[in-house]
Amino acid sequence: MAMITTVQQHILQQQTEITGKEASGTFSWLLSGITLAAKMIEAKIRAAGLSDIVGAYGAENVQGEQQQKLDVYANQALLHCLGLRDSVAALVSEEDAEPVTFNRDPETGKYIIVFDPLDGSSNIDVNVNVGTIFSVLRRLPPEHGTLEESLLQPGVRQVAAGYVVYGPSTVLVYSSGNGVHSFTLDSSIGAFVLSGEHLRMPEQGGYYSANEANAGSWPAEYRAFLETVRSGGLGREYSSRYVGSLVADFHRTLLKGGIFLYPPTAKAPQGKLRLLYEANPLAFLAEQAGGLATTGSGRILELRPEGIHQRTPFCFGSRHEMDALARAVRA
Ligand code: AHM
Ligand code: MG
Repeated sequence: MAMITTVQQHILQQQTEITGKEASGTFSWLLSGITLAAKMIEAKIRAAGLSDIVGAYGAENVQGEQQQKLDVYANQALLHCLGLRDSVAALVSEEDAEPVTFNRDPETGKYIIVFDPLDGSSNIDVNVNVGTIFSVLRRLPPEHGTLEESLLQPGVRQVAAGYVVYGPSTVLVYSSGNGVHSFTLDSSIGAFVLSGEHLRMPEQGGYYSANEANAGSWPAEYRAFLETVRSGGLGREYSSRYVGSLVADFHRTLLKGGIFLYPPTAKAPQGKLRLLYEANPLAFLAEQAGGLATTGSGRILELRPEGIHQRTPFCFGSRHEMDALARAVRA
């Protein structure tokens, strides 16, 4: 019989490898809250065309955007599945203005999970990939800070991060600081099964990815950089790819290399993407896979968050392209 490794087994193995001790199981139990919610979300997405779940919910979320019914479902699934885990002290979601906190003993409730329940929501109605992004932080010991302060730790402090991409197959990618690993949902057994270990982002890729409709209002140095990419200045020809679902654009960049850019625009002068639950987790994965992630000029993981829904310019990709970007933006 072919042996499989599930995501929970893999997490336990990794913990033993890193610490040399048998894992208590707390962390893998915590992450099983995410995989359970992901399976619920994926089941809903698969049925999207059949049921009445597609379309606007009729309410706006904290960012002033129309919430989709699937957004609401995904958020509730994660809040429910994770809220039941004793080790969770607080949950922060893109969909909720305030963090959801649990009155748990700091000894037991030692983790904070930050998530974007359904990223790429403009793509739901048109049957294009969407995703869930998550980041895990450790609560600061009471003598080092309050629970509120624990939410605003820089991305370098993440203990794990990952995403699920709901595409032709459903794939979970995660890192707990020892490389990036991927798991494919085998729906016949209802488990995420190891499909790639220690993924590495190519040193250079063949795609650039940006919403070029915004280029007219980007800072000039980004426009100049894009021109360099397009005219062969990085030493090869590039093709453009932009899904408009961050998770999908990240997943392609992780596997194929290249660069993704979301610079400041006239409409979003601080950038559009969110630091805590979009940029930080993906930056952690990019670095763990040998790539880079910056605001254009500074390392994403070193930013000190000031608010849970803070936005940031966000660029990530292969080293070759990211180094060229850093030179262009500094110039
Ligand atoms: P969302 O959280 O409302 O789905 O917005 C985030 C999405 C990302 O998935 C994607 O990278 C970006 O917004 C696309 O923005 P734009 O439509 O401005 O290109
Ligand atoms: Mg989102």
